[in-house]
Amino acid sequence: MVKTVVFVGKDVIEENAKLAQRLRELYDKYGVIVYEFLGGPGSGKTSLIERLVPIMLREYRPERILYIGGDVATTLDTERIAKLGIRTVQINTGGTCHLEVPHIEATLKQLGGEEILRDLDVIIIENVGNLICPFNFPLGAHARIMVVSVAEGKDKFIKHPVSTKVSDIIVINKIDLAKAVGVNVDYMIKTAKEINPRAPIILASAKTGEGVEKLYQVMKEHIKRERT
Ligand SMILES: Nc1nc2c(ncn2[C@@H]2O[C@H](COP(=O)(O)OP(=O)(O)OP(=O)(O)O)[C@@H](O)[C@H]2O)c(=O)[nH]1
Ligand SMILES: [Mg+2]
Repeated sequence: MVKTVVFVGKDVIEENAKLAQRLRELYDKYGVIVYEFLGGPGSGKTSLIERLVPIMLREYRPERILYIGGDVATTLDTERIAKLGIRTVQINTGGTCHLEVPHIEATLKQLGGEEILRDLDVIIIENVGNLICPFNFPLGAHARIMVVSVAEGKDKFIKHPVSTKVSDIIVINKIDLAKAVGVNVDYMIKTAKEINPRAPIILASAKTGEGVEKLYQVMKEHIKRERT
């Protein structure tokens, strides 16, 4: 078997990483916590956020939480999250498979410039549904949360080692479907741990709510560690 490895766009990725560091400094200047959700299409990112926002609302006022929804073409996810009463902004990439730092900068500008960060406690970014590109383009978030559902098959972590490695928290979602799709969850946990021993792994179901409180606890613990 012939195997080739091709590296594409290294300069673009490096440039974005530098810009992401600037964004992180900006978030920190205003004390805003930024969570980013990444994962394949339909893995359950929006559904998990729908579950997490009511938990966050025990702590923060709705106008101090901003959801930024990255999507190729629609406003569907942002409409779902807007129903929860928090601030929302839609970014349509028009075909690109991921968000980049300039998307976030343009959004902040549109909201009135960096001063808007004074009015916020938390930003939740949902990246475009894709298990590859978004992971290569950090947005300065304090926690990058990878969402993989059991319905995508048991091999997602080994097939996407780079994405797995750069994630701070890993969610195995749709745990309620594990039996139905015949997936060995222990195998998923084992492979994720081997590739990324530093990321906590949470088993969750956005449908039943299982694991969501635990996920939020782990997200907060991660932020605490980031800040010390
Ligand atoms: N059974 C089950 N269904 C789920 C779960 N989480 C999400 N779903 C369903 O999976 C579908 C996709 O969920 P979304 O939350 O829209 O997925 P997403 O990752 O935001 O999708 P994109 O934004 O399109 O990438 C929806 O029909 C959800 O109701 C879960 O834990 N269990
Ligand atoms: Mg979504």
